[in-house]
Amino acid sequence: MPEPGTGNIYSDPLFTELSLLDFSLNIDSPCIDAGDPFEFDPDDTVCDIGAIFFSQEVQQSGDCNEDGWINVMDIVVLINSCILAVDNLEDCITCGDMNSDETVDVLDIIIILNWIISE
Ligand SMILES: [Ca+2]
Ligand SMILES: [Ca+2]
Ligand SMILES: [Ca+2]
Repeated sequence: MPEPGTGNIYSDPLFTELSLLDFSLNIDSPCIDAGDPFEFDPDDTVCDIGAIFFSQEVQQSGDCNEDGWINVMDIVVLINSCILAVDNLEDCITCGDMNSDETVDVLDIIIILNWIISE
Protein backbone atom coordinates (compact mmCIF):
# COMPACT_ATOMS: atom_id res chain seq x y z
CA MET A 1 0.00 0.00 0.00
CA PRO A 2 1.54 3.34 -1.00
CA GLU A 3 1.92 6.10 1.55
CA PRO A 4 -0.83 8.74 1.39
CA GLY A 5 0.28 11.82 -0.43
CA THR A 6 -0.06 13.99 -3.45
CA GLY A 7 -0.83 12.06 -6.61
CA ASN A 8 -2.03 8.85 -4.98
CA ILE A 9 -5.59 7.78 -5.55
CA TYR A 10 -7.42 4.95 -3.84
CA SER A 11 -10.33 4.44 -6.21
CA ASP A 12 -10.92 1.39 -8.39
CA PRO A 13 -8.96 2.19 -11.58
CA LEU A 14 -11.73 0.55 -13.65
CA PHE A 15 -9.54 -1.43 -16.01
CA THR A 16 -11.34 -2.63 -19.12
CA GLU A 17 -11.13 -6.36 -18.36
CA LEU A 18 -8.86 -7.32 -15.50
CA SER A 19 -9.63 -11.05 -15.84
CA LEU A 20 -8.23 -10.93 -19.39
CA LEU A 21 -5.24 -8.88 -18.21
CA ASP A 22 -6.55 -5.96 -20.24
CA PHE A 23 -5.23 -2.99 -18.28
CA SER A 24 -6.56 -0.35 -20.63
CA LEU A 25 -8.79 2.18 -18.89
CA ASN A 26 -12.56 2.21 -18.94
CA ILE A 27 -14.12 5.51 -20.01
CA ASP A 28 -15.21 6.13 -16.37
CA SER A 29 -11.78 5.39 -14.91
CA PRO A 30 -10.57 7.85 -12.26
CA CYS A 31 -7.06 7.40 -13.70
CA ILE A 32 -7.92 9.32 -16.85
CA ASP A 33 -6.16 12.70 -16.83
CA ALA A 34 -5.15 12.05 -13.21
CA GLY A 35 -1.42 11.67 -13.86
CA ASP A 36 1.35 14.24 -13.79
CA PRO A 37 -0.34 17.52 -14.82
CA PHE A 38 2.84 18.54 -16.62
CA GLU A 39 2.93 15.44 -18.80
CA PHE A 40 0.64 14.88 -21.75
CA ASP A 41 -0.76 11.85 -23.57
CA PRO A 42 -0.59 11.49 -27.36
CA ASP A 43 -4.18 12.79 -27.51
CA ASP A 44 -2.98 16.09 -25.93
CA THR A 45 -4.84 15.57 -22.67
CA VAL A 46 -3.15 15.47 -19.25
CA CYS A 47 -1.45 12.13 -18.83
CA ASP A 48 -3.38 9.23 -17.36
CA ILE A 49 -2.23 7.01 -14.51
CA GLY A 50 -1.27 3.56 -15.74
CA ALA A 51 0.57 1.93 -18.59
CA ILE A 52 -2.09 2.45 -21.25
CA PHE A 53 -3.59 5.87 -21.75
CA PHE A 54 -7.25 6.34 -22.63
CA SER A 55 -7.53 8.13 -25.96
CA GLN A 56 -10.08 10.91 -25.85
CA GLU A 57 -9.44 11.79 -29.44
CA VAL A 58 -12.50 11.86 -31.63
CA GLN A 59 -12.03 9.13 -34.20
CA GLN A 60 -14.35 10.66 -36.74
CA SER A 61 -13.03 13.69 -38.52
CA GLY A 62 -16.23 15.15 -39.89
CA ASP A 63 -14.19 16.09 -42.96
CA CYS A 64 -16.32 14.11 -45.38
CA ASN A 65 -15.19 15.78 -48.60
CA GLU A 66 -11.57 15.39 -47.48
CA ASP A 67 -10.50 18.94 -48.20
CA GLY A 68 -8.84 19.41 -44.81
CA TRP A 69 -11.53 21.73 -43.50
CA ILE A 70 -14.69 21.01 -41.57
CA ASN A 71 -17.41 23.32 -42.76
CA VAL A 72 -20.88 23.42 -44.21
CA MET A 73 -19.69 21.59 -47.35
CA ASP A 74 -19.07 18.50 -45.26
CA ILE A 75 -22.60 18.71 -43.93
CA VAL A 76 -23.88 18.92 -47.52
CA VAL A 77 -21.85 15.82 -48.40
CA LEU A 78 -23.13 14.00 -45.33
CA ILE A 79 -26.75 14.84 -46.04
CA ASN A 80 -26.52 14.03 -49.76
CA SER A 81 -24.45 10.87 -49.68
CA CYS A 82 -25.02 9.49 -46.21
CA ILE A 83 -28.54 10.41 -45.18
CA LEU A 84 -30.59 10.97 -48.35
CA ALA A 85 -28.77 8.29 -50.33
CA VAL A 86 -26.29 5.96 -48.70
CA ASP A 87 -23.41 5.49 -51.15
CA ASN A 88 -21.00 3.76 -48.81
CA LEU A 89 -22.09 3.37 -45.21
CA GLU A 90 -18.61 2.49 -44.01
CA ASP A 91 -17.15 5.70 -45.47
CA CYS A 92 -20.02 7.67 -43.99
CA ILE A 93 -19.41 6.23 -40.53
CA THR A 94 -15.68 6.79 -40.79
CA CYS A 95 -16.04 10.47 -41.52
CA GLY A 96 -19.40 11.41 -40.13
CA ASP A 97 -20.47 9.22 -37.23
CA MET A 98 -19.53 11.83 -34.68
CA ASN A 99 -21.33 10.22 -31.75
CA SER A 100 -20.08 6.70 -32.60
CA ASP A 101 -23.51 5.04 -32.69
CA GLU A 102 -22.76 3.30 -36.02
CA THR A 103 -25.24 5.39 -37.98
CA VAL A 104 -25.04 8.78 -39.62
CA ASP A 105 -28.07 10.88 -38.90
CA VAL A 106 -29.20 14.34 -37.88
CA LEU A 107 -27.50 14.02 -34.47
CA ASP A 108 -24.13 13.75 -36.18
CA ILE A 109 -24.96 16.79 -38.31
CA ILE A 110 -25.75 18.75 -35.15
CA ILE A 111 -22.41 17.75 -33.62
CA ILE A 112 -20.57 18.96 -36.73
CA LEU A 113 -22.63 22.16 -36.75
CA ASN A 114 -21.79 22.84 -33.11
CA TRP A 115 -18.15 22.16 -33.87
CA ILE A 116 -18.18 24.64 -36.77
CA ILE A 117 -19.89 27.27 -34.64
CA SER A 118 -17.48 26.83 -31.74
CA GLU A 119 -14.37 27.14 -33.91
CA1 LIG B 1 -5.22 11.68 -20.72
CA1 LIG C 1 -14.29 19.25 -45.60
CA1 LIG D 1 -24.05 8.79 -35.34
